[in-house]
Amino acid sequence: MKDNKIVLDHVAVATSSLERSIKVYESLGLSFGQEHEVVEEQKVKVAFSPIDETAKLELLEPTSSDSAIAKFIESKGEGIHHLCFKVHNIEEVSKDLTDKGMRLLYETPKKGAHGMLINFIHPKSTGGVLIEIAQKG
Ligand code: CMX
Repeated sequence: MKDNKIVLDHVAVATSSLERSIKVYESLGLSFGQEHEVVEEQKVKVAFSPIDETAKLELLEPTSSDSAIAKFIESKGEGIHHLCFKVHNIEEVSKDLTDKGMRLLYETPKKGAHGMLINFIHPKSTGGVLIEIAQKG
């Protein structure tokens, strides 16, 4: 990996109601925009709030009962869903992780929220934490 500097981009929380969760985090002082993006490919509606200069909180509401987020809420309940790290070169990082024996979800990165290119490291490869890697699209 040439440029292996990563930063925490966001912590994601799965919720069955964006509206209700926004109220919870706004009571802590976070601030979500009015626009909530629907990411069709992931079957989710998302809302982001900055936490500091680089990290955000992402709220994820499923838009369909066959969404991975709906499945997560059904089996584990609402709560923390994944950590996302921003990387400089997602193709390079993906190859590096695969070479290290990690199981990535997609063969090639997909489009996520905010036009980012995203992939996920399966929780079975990480000790139970779903990790997203994302590159500015
Ligand atoms: N964190 C930790 N473990 C999780 C998990 C999560 N978020 N989601 C599922 N698991 C666990 C399950 O409990 C299950 O464990 P057991 O076998 O011990 O019961 C195991 O992982 C497999 O679960 P599964 O539902 O059968 O899932 P898959 O193997 O099909 O793996 C997964 C798919 C988890 C990677 C996928 O469902 C997922 O969450 N994809 C990411 C979707 C997402 O976050 N989209 C939003 C992106 C928005 C953006 O752009 O930021």
